[in-house]
Amino acid sequence: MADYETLILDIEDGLAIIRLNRPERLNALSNALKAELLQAIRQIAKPDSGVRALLITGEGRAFCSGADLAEGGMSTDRDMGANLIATYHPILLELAALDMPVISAVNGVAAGAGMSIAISADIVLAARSAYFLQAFVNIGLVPDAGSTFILPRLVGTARARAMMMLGERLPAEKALEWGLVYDVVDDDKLAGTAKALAQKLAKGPTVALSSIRKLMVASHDNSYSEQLTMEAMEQRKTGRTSDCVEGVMAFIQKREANFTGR
Ligand code: LHQ
Repeated sequence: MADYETLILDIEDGLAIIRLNRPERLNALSNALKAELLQAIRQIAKPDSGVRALLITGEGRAFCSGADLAEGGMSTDRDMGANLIATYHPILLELAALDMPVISAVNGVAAGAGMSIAISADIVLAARSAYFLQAFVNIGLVPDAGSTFILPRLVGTARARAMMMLGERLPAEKALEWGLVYDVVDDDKLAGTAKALAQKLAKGPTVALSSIRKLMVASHDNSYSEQLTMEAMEQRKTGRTSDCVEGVMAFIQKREANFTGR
């Protein structure tokens, strides 16, 4: 298994846990962390990795404070668009393409691109003391790393625009009220709750879970009839899995299903 310096990757019983690990910088996305995050996602994505769910969280008091602002200076001739395309987009696109559910456990602040990563997960759990911050405008930038795509779809355009333009903290409880997160739990319960949820998903019918991911993304842009067709196509696939046979058998035999991910 690869050695990482800026994150911790644990793989156990089909569950991969990535802990962003630059706590002294609130897990800011340095070039090294971005490179390792991509490497970890690629390791997890390998068909022989055995991974069936991914949980992402942060070490220390933050989830992730976004781009590392201390690295490489901030001169005006820097092409931040090129930086996004070269280093952020592969992470976001390969994360989105994973054939497994992704959960984020937001243990503290999720700011800038860190918020983008947090809310790109299928299920977002937040600690009660955590908060979300569209920090970009505070440093004269536009939201990036997918924030302008994901945020309005989760909370609606009125709230998304205000968050993006005001650059104010959104506390976890309010994020829950707005539909940005699935649930908020006490700080000392976050790690355990998120792991239990992720373990449940890692033992789930992986093909169906992966199809749910694809269907949910596609529903943003598809027409109703296109979406119905896509549901039928994905159902053709899931209907042929052994997990579907097992699920139905388990129901009939009144026992727990033992899904294998195939
Ligand atoms: C940090 C950071 C950080 C470095 C805290 N970098 N050190 C992509 C591509 C290309 C270009 C640009 O944009 C992007 C996407 C983006 O993500 S842009 C948005 C970048 N992020 C931000 O603007 C957030 C900056 N951070 C903050 O506003 C605050 O630190 C927050 C609100 C996150 C937390 O505040 P506090 O709890 O008061 O902590 P702090 O500010 O004291 O931070 C603790 C330390 O971490 C501190 O270092 P120090 O040596 O003083 O202890 C900070 O300098 C460092 N740190 N965020 N992003």
